[in-house]
Amino acid sequence: MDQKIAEIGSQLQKEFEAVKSAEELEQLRIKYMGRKGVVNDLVKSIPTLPVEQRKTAGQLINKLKNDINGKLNNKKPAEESVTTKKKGAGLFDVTLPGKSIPLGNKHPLVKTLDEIKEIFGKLGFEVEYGREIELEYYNFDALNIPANHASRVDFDTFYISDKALLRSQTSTVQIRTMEKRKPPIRIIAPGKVFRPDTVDARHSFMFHQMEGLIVDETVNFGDLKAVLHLFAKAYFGSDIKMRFRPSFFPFTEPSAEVDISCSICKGKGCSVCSYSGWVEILGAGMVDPNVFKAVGYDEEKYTGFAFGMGVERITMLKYGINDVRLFFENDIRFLSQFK
Ligand code: 2NM
Repeated sequence: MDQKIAEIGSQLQKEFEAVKSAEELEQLRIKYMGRKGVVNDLVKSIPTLPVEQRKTAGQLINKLKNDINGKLNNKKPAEESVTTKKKGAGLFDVTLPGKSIPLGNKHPLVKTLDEIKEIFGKLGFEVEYGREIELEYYNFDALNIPANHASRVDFDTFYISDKALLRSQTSTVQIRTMEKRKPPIRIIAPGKVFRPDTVDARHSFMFHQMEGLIVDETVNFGDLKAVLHLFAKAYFGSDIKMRFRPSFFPFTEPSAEVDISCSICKGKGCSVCSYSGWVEILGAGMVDPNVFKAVGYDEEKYTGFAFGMGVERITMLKYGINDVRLFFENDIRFLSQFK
C-alpha cells in the first residue's frame, strides 16, 4: 500500500508538470479527486487491508489528498499568468486614449442658488436660513396679512395644526432675522416653500424661493431698482432690459412686479414670453411700516426694501426649460445637461 501511494504521488507530479491549460488541469482534478478517481479508489480499498495497516494507510491517503489539493490550487494562478503573458495583456499601450470616468454635476437648482448667493454676496448680502415648518404668525400675521384677510388665499398654505404650517414663502426668515437683529440688515433667504397646488408644467407643491431684505436709515426705491437691475444683468446677461409694474403685496408699499426682456428671444417675442417680449422674474417693494412695527423696529427711523423670486422660474427662463417637474424627476438625461 505504501508503495502504491508513493507511486501515485510521483506519477501525479509528472502529470502536473505537463499541464498546459485550465482544461487539462480540470481533467487531472477529476482523475485524482473525482468521485470515481484514484484517491477515492484508495479510500475504498482500506477495508481490504489487514487491520494493523489500515491506520497508516488512511494517514498516507490523507497526506496524498492534501498534496493534490495544494498542487491544484497553486497551479491555477501560474497557469493564468502564462496565458496572460502570451496574449500580451497586462502590458498596456500608453498612447491609447483614456477611458473617461463620468462625473456627477450639481443639480440645476443648486447651481442657480449658488449663482444667486455669489451675486448677492458681492453686494454685501448675508445668507439666512429658517425652518420649513413655521408658525402662522411668521408666515402671515407679522407680514401684515391679517387673519381672514382675502390675501391669505394668494399664499394658499398646508396647515399642520391650528397654528403650525409648512411655510408658503421665505419671508418668515426675514421676520425672524429682524426680531433678533437691529438694522442695518442686508440678507437673502433662499429655501423651500410649500403650497397646495395641483402639479403641472408650471406648478409644484414644493418649490424654492429666494427673498431678500435691506433695512437701514435711508434706503429708497432707487436702491431697490439698482440692486435688482444689477442682479438681473449678472444672472441673465448684461444685455437684458428691466421694467417695473405697479403691484400690491400686503408686506410692501409701494410694491412692484419686475419683468426682464425675454432672455430666450431677446425681446423679439416667442412662446416663453407669450410673444410679449417680457417675462416676470420677481416681486418687490418698500417694506410696509406695519412689518417694522411687528418686529419692534422704529418705523419712523428705518426704511427698507424686500424682494422675492422663484428659483425654478428664473432657472427655467435662463435655460428655456418648459416643465417644472423636470427638476424633481431625477432623470439623468436632464440633470447631466447642467455641467
Ligand atoms: C416678495 C415680494 C415683495 C418680502 C417682504 C418681506 C418682509 F419680511 F420684509 F416683509 N420679505 N419678503 C417680499 C416683498 C417678498 O415676494 C414675491
